[in-house]
Amino acid sequence: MQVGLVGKPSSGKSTTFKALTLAEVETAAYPFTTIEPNKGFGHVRVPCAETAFDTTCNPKHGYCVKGTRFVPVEMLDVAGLVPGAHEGKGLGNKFLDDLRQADALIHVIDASGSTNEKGEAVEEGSHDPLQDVIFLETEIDLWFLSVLKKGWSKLSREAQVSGTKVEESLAKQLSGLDVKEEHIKDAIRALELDPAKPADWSEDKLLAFAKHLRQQTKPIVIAANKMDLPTSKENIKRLQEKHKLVVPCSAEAELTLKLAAKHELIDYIPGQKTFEVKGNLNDKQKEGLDKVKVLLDEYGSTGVQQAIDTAVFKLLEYMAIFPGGVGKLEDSDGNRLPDCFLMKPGTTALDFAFYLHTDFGKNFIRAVDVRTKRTIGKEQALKHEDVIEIVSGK
Ligand SMILES: Nc1nc2c(ncn2[C@@H]2O[C@H](COP(=O)(O)OP(=O)(O)OP(=O)(O)O)[C@@H](O)[C@H]2O)c(=O)[nH]1
Ligand SMILES: [Mg+2]
Repeated sequence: MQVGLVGKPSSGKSTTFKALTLAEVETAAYPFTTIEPNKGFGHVRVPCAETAFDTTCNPKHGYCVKGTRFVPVEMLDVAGLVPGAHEGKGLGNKFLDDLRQADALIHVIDASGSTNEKGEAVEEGSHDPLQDVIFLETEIDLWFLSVLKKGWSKLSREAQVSGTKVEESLAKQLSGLDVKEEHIKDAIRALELDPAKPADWSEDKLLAFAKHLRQQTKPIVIAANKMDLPTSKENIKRLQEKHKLVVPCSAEAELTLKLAAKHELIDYIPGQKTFEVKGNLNDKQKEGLDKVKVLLDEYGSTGVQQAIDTAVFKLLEYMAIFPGGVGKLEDSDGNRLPDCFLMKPGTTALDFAFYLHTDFGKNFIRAVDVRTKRTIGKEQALKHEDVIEIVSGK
C-alpha cells in the first residue's frame, strides 16, 4: 500500500510528509524545494482488537496507543506539479513517473490562496484553490493519456486487423501505472466503447478513457492545507461544497505537535483533539502550542491523520484484518495480535489465507471469525476490524 502526496509547489506536501513520517526532509516557502522523491512510513488508525479481548497487543509493525492501532502505510512525497507538467513544464513528467505505483493520492492544496499556480507567494486569499483541483486532475489525466497514446496507432490497428484483444495489449502497455485488464474492461463498458474497433475511438473518448482509468487506479483525496491561515476558512467551505472528500488540515500544526511529543514536551496521540503538556516549555514553545490549541478547538484535529485515514479507508475502502486464533491471539514468539493487515475491499477468507501463506490457501479447511467464534465460508468477504483464524491442512 502506497499513498502519494501531490500538488503544486509550496502547497505543503513535504511538511505533511514530515508530520506523518517524522523524516528529515526539506521544506521551504519557494517552489521546487523537493526534487527527488521522499519515501517513508506514515500510519493509519484502526481500533485495536486488543480492546474486545481485554488484553494488550504487541505489534510487529507500527504501534498501538490506548486501543488505537497505528498501521504503517508507505508515503511518497514528490516534486510540485505545475500546469503543463505532462508536456515537460516545471520538472515535467519525472515525478509523475515516481507516482506510478501509488494506490491513492492525497492532493495537498494551499487552501489559504497565498500561492499562485506555480507555487509562488502572492497576497493571502488572492489565488483560488478550486482552480488547483481542476488543474491537478487534468495534468494527471493527460499523463495517463500520454502513456496510453504511446504506440496507440499500432496497437489499435492490430486489434482491428489481426483481432488481438485491445484489453490485453493495453493492460500490458499500462501495467507500469498499475492498470489491470479489469480496469480497462470497466472503462470500455462505462464509456460504451467498441473493443473491436479501438482505431475508431475519438480523441475525446480517449481522454475520457484515460480519465476513467486514472480515477480507478489513482483516486484522490483533497487535503485542504494551511487551515491555520485566516483566508482558508471560506475556501474550505467552497471546496467542501464542490468536492466529496475534502479534509481541512494544517501540516504545520501537526508537525509542531509531533515534534513536541518526540521531545517529550507533550503527550499527543495523532489525530486527536487534545494534547497534554508534560515538560517545561519556553515562551516560544508555549506560544506555538497555544496557537495549535486554538486550531484544535475550532477544527477538532489538525486533519493530517484524518487525511491519510480517509485515503485508505474511505477512498480505497481498505479493511484492517487481524490474524488470530480462538483462545490464542499470540504468534509462536508470544506476541499478542502482532499483525494487522490492510486488505482490498472484497477480500474473501480464502484470499486472506493465500495472502498469509500460499500453503494456507492451498490447504484451506475453514476460517473462523475469532470475535464471534463462527465459521466463515471460503468465499465470504471479510469485514473491517475482523480477527480471523485460518484453519489449514498444514
Ligand atoms: N501556514 C501554514 N504554512 C504551511 C503549512 N504547511 C506548510 N506550510 C508552509 O508552506 C511552505 C511550503 O511547504 P513545503 O512543505 O516545502 O511545500 P511543498 O509542497 O513540499 O513544496 P515543493 O517541494 O516546493 O513542491 C513552507 O514555508 C511551509 O512552512 C500549514 O499548514 N500552514
Ligand atoms: Mg516538497
